[in-house]
Amino acid sequence: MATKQKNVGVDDLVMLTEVSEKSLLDNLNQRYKDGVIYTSIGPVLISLNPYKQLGIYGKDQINLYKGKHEFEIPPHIYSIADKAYRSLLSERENQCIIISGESGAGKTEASKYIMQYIASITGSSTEVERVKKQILESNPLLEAFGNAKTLRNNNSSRFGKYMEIQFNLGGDPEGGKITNYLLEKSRVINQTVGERNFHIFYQLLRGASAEEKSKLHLLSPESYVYLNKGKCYTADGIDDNVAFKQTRHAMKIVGIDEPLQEQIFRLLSAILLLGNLNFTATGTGNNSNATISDKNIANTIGELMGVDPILLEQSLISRMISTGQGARVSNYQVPQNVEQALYARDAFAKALYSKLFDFIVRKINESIEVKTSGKVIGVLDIYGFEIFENNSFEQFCINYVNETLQQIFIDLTLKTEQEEYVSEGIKWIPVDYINNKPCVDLIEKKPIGILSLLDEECLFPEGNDASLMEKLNKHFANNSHYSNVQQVRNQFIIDHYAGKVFYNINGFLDKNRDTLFNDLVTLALSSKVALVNEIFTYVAPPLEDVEQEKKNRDKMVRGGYANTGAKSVIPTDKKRPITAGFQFKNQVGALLKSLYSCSPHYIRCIKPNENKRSLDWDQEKCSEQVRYLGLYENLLVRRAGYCYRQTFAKFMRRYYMLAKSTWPKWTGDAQQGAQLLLDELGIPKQEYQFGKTKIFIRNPQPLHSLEDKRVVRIEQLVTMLQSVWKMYK
Ligand code: AOV
Ligand code: MG
Repeated sequence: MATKQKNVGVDDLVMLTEVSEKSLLDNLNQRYKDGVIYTSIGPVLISLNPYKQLGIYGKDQINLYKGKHEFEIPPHIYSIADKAYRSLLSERENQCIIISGESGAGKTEASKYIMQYIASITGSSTEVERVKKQILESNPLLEAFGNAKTLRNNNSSRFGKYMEIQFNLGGDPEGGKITNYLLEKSRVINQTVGERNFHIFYQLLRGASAEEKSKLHLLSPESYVYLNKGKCYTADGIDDNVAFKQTRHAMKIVGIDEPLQEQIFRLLSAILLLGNLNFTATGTGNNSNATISDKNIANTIGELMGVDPILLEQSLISRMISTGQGARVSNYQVPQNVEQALYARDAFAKALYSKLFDFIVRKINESIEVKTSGKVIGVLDIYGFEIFENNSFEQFCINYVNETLQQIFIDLTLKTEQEEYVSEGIKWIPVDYINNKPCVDLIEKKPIGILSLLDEECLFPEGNDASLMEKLNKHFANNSHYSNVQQVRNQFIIDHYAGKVFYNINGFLDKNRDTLFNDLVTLALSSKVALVNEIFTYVAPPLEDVEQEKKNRDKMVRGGYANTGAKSVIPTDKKRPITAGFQFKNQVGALLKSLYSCSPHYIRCIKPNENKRSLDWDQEKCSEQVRYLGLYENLLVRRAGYCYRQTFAKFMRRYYMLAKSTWPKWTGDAQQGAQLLLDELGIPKQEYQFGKTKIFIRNPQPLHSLEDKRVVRIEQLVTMLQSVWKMYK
């Protein structure tokens, strides 16, 4: 028997008697204290991180929610999952579930519960079971490589993920596809104190057998510079040893066999050792050239990666520069100083790791993706809005995608609300919503947006962070979403929907260029290890828009577009490289396109406190999140006209027992029944309106009274039944 849900506060915020931000928060707080973490605003689900196991995700709960409409049962992640699944079947439309919220708010956990729910309510043929297993196992695998302990979350996703489950006509999963976004690769080489590198490194170092440890030349975590920076080697609640077993198991399930696993582990070991590779300066002053200090390490890396250690050294301490054109090209080896060699080393380690991550995503997709015309449910678990003390290019990208997601949230919630009122023929008063399009434009508009200007600056040989800063300040002097900091020259501020963020421009150009010197690419391609070769040979299939964009860009260059006051002219034969920002923008564009083609469902996750402690409620933090998730406006819109809407049939199914004229059974027209019922109960005409298929109730009070009456009536009926039963006993 399913456990009965507690009934604390209101399940749906539209039922609040008083509509204010405070009453919204009070209601959430009251429920949270009682262990009720889910609340809805119409179709939007709010989820509070309980920081403890609540026992609300078991088989009995799944059965309770299976096939139920959301108004019949209290809000739950399962009701969203069930609704998406039912809509997929009944409307034959793609569905997406967009999960947002800040780091540690519970997005990833939510996405896992959705997957589990869908897996347990669908078929169990051998083939379907295989697909489901692979989809579920992709989680621990991706978490091993893409998650890390941060100050905010011991299992923080350092990449964005859009997972689509493909369904056959019978409604069973037949495949899936994962799209990953912007891995935080800087973590490979550096971590803030108290944070760790990606989980997989610790898993490997702790979980490998003694034999593997020696074969792979593994050391203890403390011995690696790339793992030293955070001074943190363990994470509460995580057993690296056990996790390694799960990772290996998951690899097997998605078709990464043992020989391939070994190649992956060798590469991981090599990446770690790269960090221990030091350089010594030979010669003096600015012209001092770097040489590798410890040849043994280079030899080991060479062995692990299947490359010649001499070539490895050459590629790190010198750079091939080409001059001239056509037949007269000549190549020079230009020696690098220690600083440059260290830079190349780190760039190489980051590239190897992020390419390995992409490879793993591809492997998973190879095993689960099917060519099908079937419909999908997509689940988006992407990094939430980030405001740190120091915000760099990564935060800029992350906040940009959140800004666009907020835009579709506004678009779709408003649009669907409006459309419903129109199609039902109901009058309503529109609500003003914060429109964040100007902010999205500031970032991505062509040709003058921050991303475009950044790309352009990357083309100028003498372009640097300072010159970019100058251009931004000049172009956006009158933009209300942009400001610069008078005292601090290297900062600019964007006024995001979620608040003002100070970005430090240092490193923007470098991170955007994201170049890996050709020497290192050539080195990787010379590898005798198939994996190392493969990850560098792979070319992502172009996104449709990229092709178009490329043409535009070429035009831009040829037309000499350089409306920036800078003197230098971009050489017209220069090929525009695909920058990190450009790639990200295209990915975001493709993501939006697929989200717009789906019926959306929203889960807004809130982190009630910073201490990862259950029952702690930090009012200020919660209020901040409510604000930037746009929950209050969402509530206003939902309440603008009518707090409740339901088809006549469903309305009758719930309340028919309240009126003599519709009890014990109403078989007539549902709208007529509703009218009789409301008249008999004396609910004033101005409190409701009839649409074409639905009844709309304006205020919560009449609805509360219907609900109260229903409770009393059911008790009455139960007592009656019991006495009848006693009589016959
Ligand atoms: P996130 O995905 O939103 O953060 P997670 O889903 O990883 O956050 O949640 C963080 C931690 O909170 C989990 O490891 C659990 O310990 C706990 N938690 C979250 N949701 C629940 C729940 N429903 N029941 C019990 N515990 C929960 V980030 O990826 O950092 O943006 O980057
Ligand atoms: Mg996460």
